[in-house]
Formats: sequence, structure tokens, C-alpha cells
Amino acid sequence: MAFTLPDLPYAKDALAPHISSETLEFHHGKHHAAYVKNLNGLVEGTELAPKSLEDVIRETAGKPEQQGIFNNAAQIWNHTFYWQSMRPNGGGQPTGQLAEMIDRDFGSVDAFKDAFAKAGATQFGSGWAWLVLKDGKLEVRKTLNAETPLTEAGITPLLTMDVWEHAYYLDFQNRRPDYISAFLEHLVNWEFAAENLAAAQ
Ligand code: MN3
Repeated sequence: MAFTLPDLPYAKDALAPHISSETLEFHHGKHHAAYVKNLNGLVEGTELAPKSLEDVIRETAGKPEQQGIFNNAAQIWNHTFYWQSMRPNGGGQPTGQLAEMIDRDFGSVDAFKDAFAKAGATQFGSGWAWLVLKDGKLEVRKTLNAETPLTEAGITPLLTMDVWEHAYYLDFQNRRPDYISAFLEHLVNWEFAAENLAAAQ
């Protein structure tokens, strides 16, 4: 059973004007699709081929001889999670238990946004910013290249933002902070984070 490219959870033009259909055409249709094609080629005929994507990621993490498999598998997972971390007319304020925990663990929603934006802006080169649940507490993380918190025991990813240049260059060129601001103000899918939080408890 080969790995497949999931559909975007919205139309390609649904995040415009913040993220254009052209960006999603390349980012989902070319980059994400290439990770799927590459992974299928790399695991074909091996013992990893029938495993779940999550198992492939966890079993290849930290193994230099399987770096290529890990990179493509983790990038498939990270991107699928990223599409869900945004929605048309997103932004606004978190509610319910997620809002209470953000206030408790960061001090305020604005303080969370500052920490998340800083993680994204200071991730040198390519990578990801994350909101995660660890030991009952919310934390902001950043990861390099394909690295994902999924491989760390006791961590549940709640939300992610891609800060590879391909995520924003067509719309924002070198202005990564403007992309991050658009993500937090207009795109972030708080409901998705709240669902992940509820499922983790
Ligand atoms: Mn990407």
C-alpha cells in the first residue's frame, strides 16, 4: 500500500490574499507531492513499505543511513499537519480549554503569539515552528528541516507553521516576519489545535 498525497482541506484560492493559489499550487502540488513520490520510491520492497507513516518516521529518526526516508516521511506528515493548522478566515482568538492553557502557560494569547513568531523568525534556514503539549503543559518549539516533535516521547503536536522559504517566497519574498504575522492574524486554525489538545487528554 503506497503512501498518498492527501487533498488540501480547502480550495487552492481559499487562503488568499495571505497565501496565494500559486503558492499552494507549488507547495502542495509540487513540494508535498514530491515527498510522497520520493518516499514511495525509497521504501518500495522494504519492510517499511507496509507500515504507517508515523511508524516510518519514528523508526528512521536519528538513523543516518535512513536520513532520506526520514526526511521525506516527516515532510509528508509535517505538511499534512500544516494544511490543517490553517483555515480560510482563520485567526481570531482561541477559546475554551486551549485559551485557558495558553493564558496559564504563556501569560496571554499575545505572549504566545510573540513566542511562536520568534520561534519561526529565528529558525535559521529551513524548518518549522510548533505549539506542542508536553507533560500537560503547552510549549513552543522550532525544528530544523524535516525534524518533527512527533519523534519525541511524551509530546503531542497541536499546531505548526512551515518556515521553509517555499512556504512564503512567492507571496512575501524575503519577508518571513510578514508571513508569520499573516499566519497568526488571518490563517491560524485554533479549532484544529483545540481538537488535538482534546484528543491528547
Ligand atoms: Mn513546505
